[in-house]
Amino acid sequence: MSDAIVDAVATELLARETERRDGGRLTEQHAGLDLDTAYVVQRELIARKLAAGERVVGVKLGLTSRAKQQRMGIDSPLTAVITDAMAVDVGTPLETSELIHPRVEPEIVFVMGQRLAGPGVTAASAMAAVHSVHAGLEVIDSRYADFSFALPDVVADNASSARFVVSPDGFDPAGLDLALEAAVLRVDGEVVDTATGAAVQGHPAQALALAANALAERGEAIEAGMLVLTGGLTDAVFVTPGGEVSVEFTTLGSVTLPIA
Ligand code: OOG
Ligand code: MG
Repeated sequence: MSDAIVDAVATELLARETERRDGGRLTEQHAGLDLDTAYVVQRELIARKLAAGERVVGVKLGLTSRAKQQRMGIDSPLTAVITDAMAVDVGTPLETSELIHPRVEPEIVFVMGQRLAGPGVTAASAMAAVHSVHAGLEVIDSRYADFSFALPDVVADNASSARFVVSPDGFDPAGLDLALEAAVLRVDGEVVDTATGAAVQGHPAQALALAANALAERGEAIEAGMLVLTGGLTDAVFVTPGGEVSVEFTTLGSVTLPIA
């Protein structure tokens, strides 16, 4: 793995984000950008955000549902990092002018009660470490043109992360059947998609276990208090200023994101 590639790719992706422009796949410019190198780029990119004052608040999974995998043409899940700068409070509009080509997807979000470290984490042990379960919407914004990327490209790009909103209403995981928890996604009040929690790796706890085990391979863990975005249940929708996107769950409640 070359330090020069890590530096060049991290610098280019951060420049695209700051300058609000997309561009071509970086795997086509850097033959050495394989999956391991891409995770090093992701770590470097986050280190630069932290140096600029951001704080890590959790992790996200990407491409955990078939709907997302089919749309993106990539069938393996990935992990990324979320920071405080990405958090949008409930009721605050999404400022699309700050982003390139944002899309919104519904997610089931965990707040961790205990540290979770792989290897060997199962869905059951993962769920035992969860403090509360929340409804969420993630705003993704790829730094690649047309959201077109190979797996190392999107890993390096911190899984297209941009913004997220999480309902403050938390539910005890013990009282829920998250495989059967249903989500209705609406744009401007019209139903555009539906799914249940089973869309995410069979059960969102399975996705959480996957994240803990994958992070362990890179010497990392999910810390108590962190948020975990378990991955879009449905395909993501494009948004237009003046509208709104909402997700309504069976028991987790609703989240509405006004689009500015
Ligand atoms: C990659 C990010 C995927 C999810 O929930 O699957 C993601 C993308 O779709 O651009 O956040
Ligand atoms: Mg997502």
